Amino acid sequence: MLELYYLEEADSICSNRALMTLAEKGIDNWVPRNLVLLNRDQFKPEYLKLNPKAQVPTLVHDGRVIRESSIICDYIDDLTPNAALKPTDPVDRAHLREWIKDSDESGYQATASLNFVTKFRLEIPLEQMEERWRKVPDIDRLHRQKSCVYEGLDSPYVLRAIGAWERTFRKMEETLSDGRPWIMGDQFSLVETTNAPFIKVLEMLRLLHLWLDGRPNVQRWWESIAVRPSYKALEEYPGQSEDNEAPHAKAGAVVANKIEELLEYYRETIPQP
Ligand SMILES: N[C@@H](CCC(=O)N[C@@H](CS)C(=O)NCC(=O)O)C(=O)O
Repeated sequence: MLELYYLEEADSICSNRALMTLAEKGIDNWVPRNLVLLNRDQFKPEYLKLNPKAQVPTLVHDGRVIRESSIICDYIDDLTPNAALKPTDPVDRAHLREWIKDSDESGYQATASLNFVTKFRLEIPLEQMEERWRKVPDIDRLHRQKSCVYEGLDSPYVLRAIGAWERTFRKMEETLSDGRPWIMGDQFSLVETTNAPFIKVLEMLRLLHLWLDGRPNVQRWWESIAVRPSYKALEEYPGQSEDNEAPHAKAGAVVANKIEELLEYYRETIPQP
C-alpha cells in the first residue's frame, strides 16, 4: 500500500511535487492521508513519529517511511518504468541531480519566503502564527518565517529569494536556448516536477513575469508545463490561477512594485557570471 501524507493546498509546494510526480507516472492507486496545517496536524505525536521535522509530504510504502519531497519524487519514479522521469546516462543523471539539489536548497527557501511575506503575512493573524512558531522544531525555518512576517519586504530573506529565482531562471534560459523542450532535453523529467510547484506560487502571486520578461525560452517551457494535466490538477479550484480575487493574486498585487525594485537592485549589484 502506498500512502501519501500531504496538504491539499495550491501552495503546499512540497506536497505538490509528490502529487505532480504521481500524476506524471500515471500512479493513482495511492491512499491519500490529508493533513490540515491550520489544525496543526503536522505537530500531532502520531505524525511526528513519521516525520520528526513536522513537515509534509511523507510517503509510506508497505509500512516503510520515505521523507523529503525530492527523495519521494525520485522514489515514485522508480516504482514503475512507465514515463521515466530520470535519464539513463550517468552524466545526464548527475546533471538532473544538480538541478534538483539547487531547487531543494534555494528554490524551496525562495518560494517559502515569498509566500510568507505575501499571502501568509496578509491572511494569518499574528497570534496564530506565533502559536505555531512555538512548535516549529527547526531553527532555520523559524528564523526565516519570523523575519518574513516581522520585517516584511525588508527581510534579507526576500532579497535572497528574488536573487535565487533570478539565478535559476538565468540558468534555465541558457539551457533552453538550444530549442530543447525540457531542461534535460527531449525527456520531461524530475527537474520539471520538482520545480513547477514552486514556480506555480510565483504565477499565482502574479510575480512570475518579473523574471520571465525577456526570457522567451523559459516562457515557452513554462507554457508547455502549465497545460499538462499533472500541473492543472494542483489547482484548488478550476481557474484558480486566473482568478484576480484569489488570495495569492491579491497579496501579490500589494508587493509587486517593491519586488520589481528589489529585482532591479539585485541585477545591478550582484555580478552576473
Ligand atoms: N525539505 C522538506 C520541506 C517540506 C516542507 O517545508 N513542507 C511544508 C509544506 S510545503 C510544511 O510541512 N510546513 C509545515 C509548517 O509550516 O508548519 C521537503 O522537501 O519535503
